[in-house]
Order: sequence, then structure tokens, then C-alpha cells
Amino acid sequence: MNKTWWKESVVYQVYWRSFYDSDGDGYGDLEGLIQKLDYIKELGVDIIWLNPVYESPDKDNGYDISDYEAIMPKAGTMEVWERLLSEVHARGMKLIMDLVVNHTSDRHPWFLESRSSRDNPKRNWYIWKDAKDGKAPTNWRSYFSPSAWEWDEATGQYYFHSFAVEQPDLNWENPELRQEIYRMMRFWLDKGIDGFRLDAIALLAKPKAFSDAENPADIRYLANNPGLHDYIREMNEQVFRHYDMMTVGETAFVSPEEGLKFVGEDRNELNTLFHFEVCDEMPSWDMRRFKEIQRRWYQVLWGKGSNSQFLNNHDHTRQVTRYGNDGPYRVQSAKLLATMLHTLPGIPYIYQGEEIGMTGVRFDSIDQYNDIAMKNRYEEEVRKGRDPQEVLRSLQALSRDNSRTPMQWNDSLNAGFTTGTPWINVNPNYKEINVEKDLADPNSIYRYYQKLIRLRKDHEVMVYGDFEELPEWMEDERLYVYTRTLGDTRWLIVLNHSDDPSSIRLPAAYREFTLNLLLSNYPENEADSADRIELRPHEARIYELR
Ligand code: TEU
Repeated sequence: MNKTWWKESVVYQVYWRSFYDSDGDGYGDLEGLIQKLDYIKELGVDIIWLNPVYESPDKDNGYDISDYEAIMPKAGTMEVWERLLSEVHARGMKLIMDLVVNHTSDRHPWFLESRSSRDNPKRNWYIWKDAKDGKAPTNWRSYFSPSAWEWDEATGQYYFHSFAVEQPDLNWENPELRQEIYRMMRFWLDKGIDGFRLDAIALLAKPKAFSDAENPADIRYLANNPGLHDYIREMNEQVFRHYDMMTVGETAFVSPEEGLKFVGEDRNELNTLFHFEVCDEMPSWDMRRFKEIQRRWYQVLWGKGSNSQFLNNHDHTRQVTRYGNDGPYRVQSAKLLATMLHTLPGIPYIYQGEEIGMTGVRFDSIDQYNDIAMKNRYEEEVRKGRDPQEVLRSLQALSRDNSRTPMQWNDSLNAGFTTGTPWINVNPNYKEINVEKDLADPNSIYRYYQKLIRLRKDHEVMVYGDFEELPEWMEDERLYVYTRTLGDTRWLIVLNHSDDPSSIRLPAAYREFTLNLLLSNYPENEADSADRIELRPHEARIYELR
């Protein structure tokens, strides 16, 4: 397998508006991120993924861009952004920018022109259709609203939006539009960034036939349509291949076989991807399902293309709450999940706050929530006559705001995030869970992440080693036992994802090995041997087999 810098990297995702507020306006900002770069560097990560900072009316927290070549004043200025890039590089880290090219804001000048008249030269930069029988052209839902179509009275047509009404989709069939996007991409790459996280990239091609979906609620018809890979190959041909850069596609609804079309090294499309088979299809932890998903992606991708490992981000609630134990075993569980993500094949992504075990949140009223996806769904359900409190309760667990509460720096007011009023409430548990506390504790989650990342730097087996599960535990719903092998180096990873203790006896083939413990989230258990490994609740072990 050919070696590259991005394959060997650990990525840290900064949702800047919740990271650190330097000017007291209640929003995190780029100056605040600059002030915290040493904290990120000390963790040991290689790449920072920065959520969108472009000019935006902020209906979807920056994912509705109104000027691709300007910085949102809430975040800072282009001068501050330039300094951020320089400070990231000065610390030997890289910066990849989150880029949204499936849609723009409805306040982008392109859309204002497009909607001004049917014969405007930019009309065809977006997707406009006549009404059908006096209604929307199709019955398609959008991610954030009951219909993917919005009526425009002025020109008597509907426009298409995969997400919010305020996020009209660009028409990727239009070569003029595509060339403008490629020019903009080069604008940022020529500034020296190191790559892109490509938002909703699997949606660029729309269904060929604008006809009703059998089941409009199952919005998979919005993704992976014919023509999609032609666009991405052209993007690579015209932009990516000319730079030493990394691309990671946010590819909705892809199977491993579909995923390989994006990241196969012979495809000349993207370097790697996020798939959502876990986050979209596993409401809570299901070890057997998780193993099955990992197995399939490994079997299809390994040696051909790169995958990512993550269990939360700005769209998906905190992993220790959703998939671990954020109660009595929060610290051990956070470390176990990290051990799993960093020892499974793929590039590990750390979402800000994950490294100190931040948890999900429960706000009492819909007014305390910000996420447009949640608020639109709440209104839609209440309009159907459902009890508002019951609707709120049904949406809280998976609300994207769970991951968007401010970074918890210390136990002072607002967790040290802002001297102003935070744009979203701080999680009330910040006095117990915060950076200052973790930095002071040699056994903290943060210190454990540092050791994990250090291990990766010192041992290529974590990056390039073949993965193999021990058959004895393949169907086990609590234990995950697998090896990573590269040349003569063989590691054994043993995970007890359970509130109960467990013990295992390695198969005969492993009994000849000496178990050299490299890392555990508990104090060492001297009595262990291949004959008998005692595992405490949520215990994780990484052994080198000698
Ligand atoms: O999310 C895209 C999105 O919601 C789906 O493509 C994806 O299938 C889903 O997240 C998987 O659960 C991106 C951004 O991450 C999100 O914050 C934006 O709201 C959205 O695009 C619109 O730009």
C-alpha cells in the first residue's frame, strides 16, 4: 500500500463557533482558535479540519455560504484566517477546510441573480422547475423540510434544496458553474491550505428523472446518482491532482462498494471518506452490528482506498453518551472508544471535546436549541398535532446541538469559553468535565489520547497493519478482539465494551506469545497471561505479541 502523509495522520475537528471566544461576543472565533493551537498541538494531532468560516447568513451555522472568498465576520477576517494558517503550519500541523459545493445560501449573489428572472444568465446555476398540477415538481423530502422544493412567486417556478429552504442546490450539470467552483477551490489551495472536507459531496448529481419517489421519507434517492463520479473525477483532474493535498468526502448513504468508487486509488477522485453506516443506522451501541460494518468496509477497501474512523462530529451526538457509558464509567468508556477508533483500520478523527470525554446535553425547551434540522423537525411534528413536550423529548438524544455546546476549558463561568453570553448554553457538567482538569491529571482522557496518538507516530502497524478479528469473539456482543499485523509486528487489541468485568483465554495459537502491554485504560494487571486476561468494565488493552 503506498504511504502518504494523510494516511498517517490524526485529524482534529474544530467547530470554531463553539471552540474559544476571544472577543466576548459569545461566539468562538479564529483568533480564539489561534490562542488554543498549542493545546491542539500538545494532543499530538497532525491535521485540523475547520468547519465552514466563509461569509454566511448562518441559517445552518455556516453551511449556507453567501461568499466563498470572504470570512464570516463572526469568525474574524481574512487577515486573521491567514494568520491562523501560518500559525498552524508553524506548529507542523496542516489545515483542511470544510467546503460546501452542493448548495449555497439563498443570499449568495449567484442565487439572487438566478432568481431575478427566468432568462438571467445564472438561472441555470441552480435547479428551477415548473409546478406540476399546481404543486411541487416531485414529492421529494429534503433533509431539513417536508419538501425539497420552494415556490418562487416572482418567476413562477420552484427551486430545489436538499437541505433548508435557505440552501438552494447548485446545478452541477452546468459546466460554467463547475468551472467557477474549481476556480474558487484553487483560490483557497493557492493560499496554502492542505485539503478539503467536501460537504454532502454524494448529492451533487440529482436523480435523472424528476419524478415522485415511492417513499419520499427515505431520502437516499438524493445521493449517489448517475453522473456524480464524472463531476468528482473532473474536480480531481482540474484541481486536486495539481496539489499535495488531502480530500475527505462526506458521502451520505454509501455502502463499501459505493465508497470504493469515491476513494479507490485507481479512481482519481477522493483520498478518503466519511460513511455513516454507524451514525445513521445504529441508534445506540450494537457491538455485533458495529463489527459487521467494520468487517465489510475492511474487506472491500483495504489496500485499495482509505476509510475514516469516527463516532461523533458536529452533526452526531457525543460518542461517550451515545455509544459508551457517560455515567460511572465515563472515563474508562471514553478511553475504550478512543482505543477502538485509533486501532481499527482508517484515519481517526477527534471531534473537539471528545478528548476530554464531553457528553451530550439535555435542554428543557426547544428555544434553547439552535440546530435548524431539529427546530424544523420539531415544528413539522408539532404541526401534525403531536404533544410538543413529547416531540422535544424524541428529538433531544440525536439533536446535533448535543455536540455543539461550547468547549469546556475550565470550571469558571461559561466553562472559560466566553466572557460574554454563549450563543448556545454550556453543558452544565463543565465543572466536572473540562480541559484544565484533564491537563492536570496524568490519568485523564486527554493524556490517554496523547499516548494513543504517540503510539501511532511510533508504530506504522496502526496505520498500515492488516486487520484480523479472532474468530472466537466475532459474534460476541461485548468483547472486540482483533490483531493488526505489519511484517513481524503483531499487535493484539482487546476491548471489553461492557459495564461488567470479563475474562478471556486466548486460543492455543496465541499461547506461545509473550504479551507486552503497550497501553491500557486501567492500571496494569500483572497476573495476566495469554492463558487468562481479566478485563474490568470498559477495559481496553493494546498488546504487542512477541
Ligand atoms: O451534513 C450532510 C448530511 O446531513 C448528510 O449528507 C449526511 O448523510 C448525514 O450527516 C449523515 O448522518 C453536512 C454538514 O455536516 C451539516 O452540518 C450541514 O447541515 C449539511 O451538510 C448541509 O450543508
